[in-house]
Amino acid sequence: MASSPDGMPSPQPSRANGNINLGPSANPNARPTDFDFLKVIGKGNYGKVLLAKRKSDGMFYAVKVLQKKSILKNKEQSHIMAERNVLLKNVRHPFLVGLRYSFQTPEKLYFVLDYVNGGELFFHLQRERRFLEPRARFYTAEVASAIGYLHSLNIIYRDLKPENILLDCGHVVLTDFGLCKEGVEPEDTTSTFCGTPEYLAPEVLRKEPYDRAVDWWCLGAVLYEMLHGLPPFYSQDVSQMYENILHQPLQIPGGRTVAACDLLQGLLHKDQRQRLGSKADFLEIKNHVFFSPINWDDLYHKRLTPPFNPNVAGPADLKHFDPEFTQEAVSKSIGCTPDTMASSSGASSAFLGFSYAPEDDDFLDC
Ligand code: ISQ
Repeated sequence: MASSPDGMPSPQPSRANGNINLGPSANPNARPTDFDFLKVIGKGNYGKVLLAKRKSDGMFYAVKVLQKKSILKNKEQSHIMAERNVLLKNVRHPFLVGLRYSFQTPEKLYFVLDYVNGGELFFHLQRERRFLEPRARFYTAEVASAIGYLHSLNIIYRDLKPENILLDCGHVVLTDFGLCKEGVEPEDTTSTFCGTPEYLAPEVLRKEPYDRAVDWWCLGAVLYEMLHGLPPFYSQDVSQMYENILHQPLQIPGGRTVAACDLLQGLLHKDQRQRLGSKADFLEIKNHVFFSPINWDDLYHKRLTPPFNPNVAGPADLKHFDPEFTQEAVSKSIGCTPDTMASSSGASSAFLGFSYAPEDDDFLDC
């Protein structure tokens, strides 16, 4: 296995036979027929996520399947490659979904991810309307811990939104690194975006360059929605919502502690330079009084008991997934006999160097 001096796997694509040959790949011959694809469990910006059972050992995975054609058509190839590169950075954190390996056919890309079956955090929020502060604090702290970690690798998550926040046995798992911006140094700003309107930061709406403070805005939006049941600045009229995000002062309904209000004001500051987290990043969030009950070391090591247990019956229990996704038939082409592994022509050559496999099985535990 090839690796860089810091021990990270380094992709060594070779064009022999036009196929991908990745040094660090422990599973270079993976193919769609390795799996039974059971259910659609999510739809992302670029494709679907399916619950899949690996035939060899009966293990369940969430396999994200992306059409190369549509990615190329949408000029989003760089985002997908960013996804891979982010994962090649050896991104491992207890609250980030783990990538087991990835592979491709001439038509499609496949990411084999840990299957997380406690449901979307906001699925549970919808049922309960809002969370009390201790529960909101727990989830916000876990999300903040993951974001702080990504920032320490110079990665901006950028696409924090309700559907990307899942629960396992009660802990948060963030998914979808497709929109992460990698290699962003603290002073850097970057100005491309596509995301969910409710959580857009003012600088993003204005199409101004943004930096990692954008993630702290999104964290504020998540906390606000958990405490109040709706996103901040919400309006059914999207253009009114944009207007509110840009110009309306933050309105915080009563009944919350001073600490919660202060944190929301800090995270949802319209001026990114004055936003909480804009200077010392995660440290500023960690040290905010709202989080004083949190022992961050215990939180990281999952020593804090989650405030809610999704009570899943087993790894194939889909009770927490939206039926809109789980009732959709799985397209036959997803599991059909794959064409030979990618050739170096057409769409395939644009994805040379894609296959990837990490080293061990950390973070599977609850
Ligand atoms: C893992 N488990 C369930 C759903 C998922 C959606 C997207 C990415 C990973 C996932």
